[in-house]
Amino acid sequence: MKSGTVAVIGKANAGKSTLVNVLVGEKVAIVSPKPQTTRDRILGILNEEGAQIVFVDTPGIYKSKNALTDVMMRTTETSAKDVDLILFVHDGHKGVGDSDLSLMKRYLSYGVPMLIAYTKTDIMPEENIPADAKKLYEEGIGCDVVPVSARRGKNIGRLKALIAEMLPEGEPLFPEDIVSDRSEKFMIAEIMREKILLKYDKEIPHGVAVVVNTFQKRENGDIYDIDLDIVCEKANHKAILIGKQGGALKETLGFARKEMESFLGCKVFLTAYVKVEDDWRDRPGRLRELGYGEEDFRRK
Ligand SMILES: Nc1nc2c(ncn2[C@@H]2O[C@H](COP(=O)(O)OP(=O)(O)OP(=O)(O)O)[C@@H](O)[C@H]2O)c(=O)[nH]1
Ligand SMILES: [Mg+2]
Repeated sequence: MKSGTVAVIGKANAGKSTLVNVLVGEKVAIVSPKPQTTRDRILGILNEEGAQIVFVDTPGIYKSKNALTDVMMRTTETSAKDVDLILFVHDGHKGVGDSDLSLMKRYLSYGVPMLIAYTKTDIMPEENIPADAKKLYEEGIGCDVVPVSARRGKNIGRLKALIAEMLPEGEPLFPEDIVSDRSEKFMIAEIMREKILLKYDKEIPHGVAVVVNTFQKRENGDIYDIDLDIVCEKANHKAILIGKQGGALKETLGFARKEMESFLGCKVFLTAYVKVEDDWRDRPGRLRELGYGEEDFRRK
């Protein structure tokens, strides 16, 4: 059978996590309209007849501004090097600029087979697709370019088939009954972060980390107690996160709880406390404690 790892690489906000979720058929990574949503390497595992494809979702490429984004960019770089295939995700509706071409050329130079998923075709004129494909070819980018829409599920089957074809023969790397390497507790923290990304603007969500203190099923088995800290960078961010009479936080927690319940298939009792930790994003020791950084994803 075909079996291998596929690093999903591209600019921030290109649509990588959305595509991984659609390819895997389950939500393994959170998604938002804001760049730098993904902070960790997350595996999404697709088991198909005759193939196991291990997608490695990565933080999107973006100008680094602090120790956290430094760690994120290192995660992306190491992920791109130790895989069987690079799936470069390009946001087609933004056109093809010089920075896109130079990124594609850089990843091609790693000597790892590469495919380009040209995504978001649902929100752009169709005639731009062949024009952009020609431009890439003329620039010497000789790998296959597959137009897809993750949102509409368009051409996803063809993309899966092409990926599987390009992987080596081998035994599955992971058990066939798991879709991600991440724990339920990790997903709970990520769901909380996603709802914060969707609710608040500007620097606030980027300066938030979520720490799950309690994640426990009650003895009678019909409810999860979840208690978490929402760590933010400044006192005025805390005030905005909480909102007038706690209204903003209450609404955000409501959305998070609903999704946690559907993820866990069980009722959730959710409590949260907003904490201020000045400049945690610039403190490497704290970043390690919060779990940001490198982890070898390959099975030993
Ligand atoms: N119209 C349309 N929007 C899409 C598509 N794929 C993703 N999006 C949107 O693009 C935005 C970014 O999607 P993500 O999947 O979070 O992008 P990402 O590349 O993982 O972003 P980072 O993790 O920040 O690097 C979200 O608002 C998605 O809903 C698509 O095929 N069509
Ligand atoms: Mg992402």
